Order: sequence, then structure tokens, then C-alpha cells
Amino acid sequence: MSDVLVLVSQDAAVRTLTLNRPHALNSLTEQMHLQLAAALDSAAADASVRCLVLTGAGRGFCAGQDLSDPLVAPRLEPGAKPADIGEAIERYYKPLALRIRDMPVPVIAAVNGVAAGAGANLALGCDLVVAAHSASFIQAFTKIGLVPDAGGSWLLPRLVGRAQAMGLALLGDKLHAEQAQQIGLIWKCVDDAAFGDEVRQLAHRLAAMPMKALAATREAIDAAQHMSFAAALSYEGQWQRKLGASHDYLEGVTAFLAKRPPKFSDR
Ligand code: T3D
Repeated sequence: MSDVLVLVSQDAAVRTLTLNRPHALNSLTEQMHLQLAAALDSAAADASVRCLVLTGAGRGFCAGQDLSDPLVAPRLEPGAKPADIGEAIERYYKPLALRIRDMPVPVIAAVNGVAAGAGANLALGCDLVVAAHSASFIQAFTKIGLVPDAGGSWLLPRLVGRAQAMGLALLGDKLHAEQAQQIGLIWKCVDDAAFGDEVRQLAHRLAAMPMKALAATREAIDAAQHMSFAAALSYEGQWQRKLGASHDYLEGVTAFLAKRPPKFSDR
């Protein structure tokens, strides 16, 4: 039987995916990519899921690509053709980042420990990044002669501006969770003792919110990064036209006027 490299659990409407190779800080192998893709697709297709949490088993979140995986490990035999890392990116990392970006429900990265290389950018591509105080982020790529991938080159300057992005990406130093929050790289750094409860509360809060509006908010904010102000205003209008016809909008306004809590159900 093959190893379970991604643990799947559900608490009410919150699905949690736990990367499960703790002995190697949950670094990603080809098998793990396949299991993670299947788990993400299953969550996306399951109407009972209204929030997704991505976390790691043990002391790490994810140390990026497993550098010993035959998929990408340098070939040491004389004359051997080098591994095609670009192919690994196209086949696994790009679809992984896009799966997360296209999820119909909000995605929380619950960064329990070190997040390095593609592991850091996997977290940063989620909608909200909550990190334990003892966690850290490392753009480890230049240390092994590569560029930031898994969306890092796109995400970093948008999250923290070019100056910080360049510092993080060129130097590859460890950034502690508290500093990551201070520079705006992540949403929140939480005391280790409160981390689990904080993530749970946030996930259940998001799960009770209007899903279509949350997914559209992600889409509108990302799309606006490459639009003029006027174009963004129009794009917002297009979304409001669509969402204004939704059941959740009707429910939200009806509940507000009736002074009762809303019960959102669209997905
Ligand atoms: O092929 C490609 O490169 C294409 C895709 C690229 C995407 C990428 O993600 S490139 C970046 C890959 N990741 C890294 O370069 C990070 C490598 N890891 C580290 O620098 C350190 O492990 C950490 C700074 C993350 C943590 O350090 P520390 O001291 O807390 O732990 P450690 O002792 O280094 O690691 C614990 C174990 O995990 C250790 O195994 P051992 O000695 O106990 O048997 C270590 O080898 C293993 N491990 C950690 N990261 C990886 C890994 N094994 C394979 N691949 C890893 N990425």
C-alpha cells in the first residue's frame, strides 16, 4: 500500500489537508504532488466543504521540492542528461498554484513551522496565511541556483513591494513569522499555544460567509493588479451585477433588515 502523504480531515464545513512527510519537513515528492492534486480537486468538488486549511505534519510546514526526488535530483553520472526541472514546474507546481488560486472556497495556509522554497510560495498563494510564532519563511531558491517558483516571482512583489521582494529572493534568509507579518507578507502571526484554536476559529468563520463573494473578491483583487483604475471600477461592477442576482445577496440583505444573522448557502 502506498504512503498517505496528504492527510484529509473534516470538521463541519472545514476541510483540512495536512502534508505528511514530517521526517523530511513535508518536502514535495511526485507522489505527494499527485495526492495533493487529488485532495484539492476533491475539496473543490464537494459541496460540504466551505473552507480549506492547508498545513503540515510535525515541525515543518513544507520545505519545498524534495531535492532527492528522482523527478528533479541532479544526475551525477558523467554525460547524463540533466533533469528537466522546467517540466516539473509545468506538470506539478503550476497546476498546484492554480488549483489553489481557483478554489471555489477560501484557502487558509496554517503555517505551523518552516516554509521554504516552493513550500513558502505554496503558503503565500493561499488566501490567508496564518503562521505560528515559531514558523519561518525562506525563499531558498538562489541557494541552490534557481529562481523563485510556485508563483514566488509574481506573489512576492505584490505582497511586499519590489525592495522587500528582492531582499527576500536574492538573499534567501530566514524570515521569522513575526517579521513576515510586520512587512505584510502574511496575514497574521499567532502565539504557538493559540495557533490551532486561532486557525479553527478563522476557518469556521470563513465557512459561514458567502462563498461566491469570497471567491469573487480574490479574483477581483488579483485581476485589478494589472488594470487601470477605471477598468477595475468596471470590473467591480460586473461582479456586483452577478453577485447581486445571487441567493446569498438576497439572504444577506434580508437578514440585515430583519436584524438576524444571515445563513449563506451558495457555493
Ligand atoms: O527540483 C527543483 O528544485 C524544482 C523545484 C523547485 C522548488 C523548490 O522548492 S526549490 C527549494 C527546495 N528547498 C530547499 O532548498 C530547502 C532545503 N531545506 C533546508 O534548507 C532546511 O531543511 C530548512 C531550512 C528548511 C530547515 O532546516 P532545519 O535545520 O530545521 O532542518 P534540516 O535538518 O535541514 O531538515 C530536516 C530533515 O528534512 C533532514 O533530513 P535528515 O537529515 O533528518 O534525514 C533534511 O535533509 C530533510 N529536508 C529538508 N528539506 C528538504 C529535505 N529533504 C529533501 N528535500 C528538501 N527540500
